[in-house]
Amino acid sequence: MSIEIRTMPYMQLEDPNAEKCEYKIKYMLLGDYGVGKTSLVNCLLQRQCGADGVIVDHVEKILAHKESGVLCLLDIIDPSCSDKNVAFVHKYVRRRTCYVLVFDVTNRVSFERLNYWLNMIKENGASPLSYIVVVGNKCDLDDQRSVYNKEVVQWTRQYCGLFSCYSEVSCKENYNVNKVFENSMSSIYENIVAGGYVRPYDVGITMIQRPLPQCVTDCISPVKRKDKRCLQSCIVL
Ligand SMILES: Nc1nc2c(ncn2[C@@H]2O[C@H](COP(=O)(O)OP(=O)(O)OP(=O)(O)O)[C@@H](O)[C@H]2O)c(=O)[nH]1
Ligand SMILES: [Mg+2]
Repeated sequence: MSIEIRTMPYMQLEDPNAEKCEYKIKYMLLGDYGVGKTSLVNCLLQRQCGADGVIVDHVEKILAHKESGVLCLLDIIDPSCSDKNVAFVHKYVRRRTCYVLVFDVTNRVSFERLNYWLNMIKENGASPLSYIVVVGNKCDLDDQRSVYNKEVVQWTRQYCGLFSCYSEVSCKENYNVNKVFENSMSSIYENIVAGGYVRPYDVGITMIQRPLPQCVTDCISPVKRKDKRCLQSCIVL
């Protein structure tokens, strides 16, 4: 499996587990104004509200792969998608591992507009290997529903490719929100391990490089220390 090693600040999160993360996986939320993207992030982070007036919020969350316990750092972009911000949103679309396309099950237009968001990511550099999660939010408002599961499943299969799924959530009732991120992160992690990404960095995946233990650095000559392949093999050791 070929994985590019990049040294980058990964300690932005004030969580001791950040040091133990093995991969950084880049997420981006997209969907019409008011469908509940920020609510989804707030629910995941268990915070009351995001920063006021932020056009593009950028947060991190650590999740563990259930079977292996491997920790991954999710780097999540949550843009505000009102019409005046759309031009700005384009800039952030490139090279994300997972796109979460959110609509509101009580707002049919927001579902139909998923075509627009899907085209935006395709035209702005989404890899065919990017994972697409379609999320129908506000399912607590079942009596006001105007979009039904069957058609969303069909749309997802038809337009989002094999590496995609659909989930219905309610941020208000904290229903299914964590699962959206846990399940997608697990699928992505399993794909990394299976060698499904030839160049993971192109899809926004970074293997996190940790400082080598002193005993290892002592054994490596300064010349070899600069050799990334050498560092990688040391990490494996
Ligand atoms: N009933 C109900 N309301 C929700 C739910 N999720 C979000 N809302 C409400 O929907 C409104 C918009 O939510 P936001 O999270 O701000 O929407 P957004 O997608 O981030 O909107 P932009 O940032 O402007 O693009 C808020 O009033 C939320 O309280 C939900 O699951 N159920
Ligand atoms: Mg928002």
